[in-house]
Amino acid sequence: MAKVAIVVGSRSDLPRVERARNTLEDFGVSYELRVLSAHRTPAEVAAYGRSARERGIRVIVAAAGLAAALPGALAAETTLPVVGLPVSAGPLQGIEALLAMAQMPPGVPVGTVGIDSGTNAALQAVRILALEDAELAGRLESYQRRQRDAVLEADREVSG
Ligand code: RP5
Repeated sequence: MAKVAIVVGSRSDLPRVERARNTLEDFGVSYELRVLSAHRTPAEVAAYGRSARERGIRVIVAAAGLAAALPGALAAETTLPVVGLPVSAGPLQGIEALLAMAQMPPGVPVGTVGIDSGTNAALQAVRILALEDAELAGRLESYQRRQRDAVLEADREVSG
C-alpha cells in the first residue's frame, strides 16, 4: 500500500517530479502518482484529499506551477502533512508557484520546498515517515553520511 502520494497539477509537470520519484524509490518508499488539478478538476482534488488518510497515505507531495493552488486545496481537505513542490512553468519560472505555496493562510499549512526541488520534497516525506520507522531513519543516516563523505573527499582533492 502506498504511503506517499505524489500529485501533479498537469501531465506537463511529470518531468519535474522525476527526482522525487527516484528518491522515494531509492529509499524503498512506496508511492502512488496522480494527475489532479485544483482549477480544472476541483471536485476530484477534494475527494482525493478527503480519502487519502483512510487509504493509508501518510504524506502528500503536491507539485504544480503557475497559480499553484493544488497543495493548498489538498491541505484544506486532509490533516495529513502536505509538501508543496513549486514547478518552474510559465514566464515567472516558478516564483509565482513558490509564493502561492509558501504564503498559505494560517490554519492550512503547506511545507514548501524550493522550485523544482523534487529531491528535497521526497526527502521531507521520507523524514516524516522515518519518525515511526527506525529502518528508514537508518537509511537517512547513511544518506547523510554519503553526502558528508563526498564533500570531504572533494575538499581533500582540491586542498592537496
Ligand atoms: C498548473 O499549470 C500545472 O501544475 C502546470 O504546472 C501549469 C500548466 O499546466 P498545463 O497547461 O501544461 O496543463 O496548473
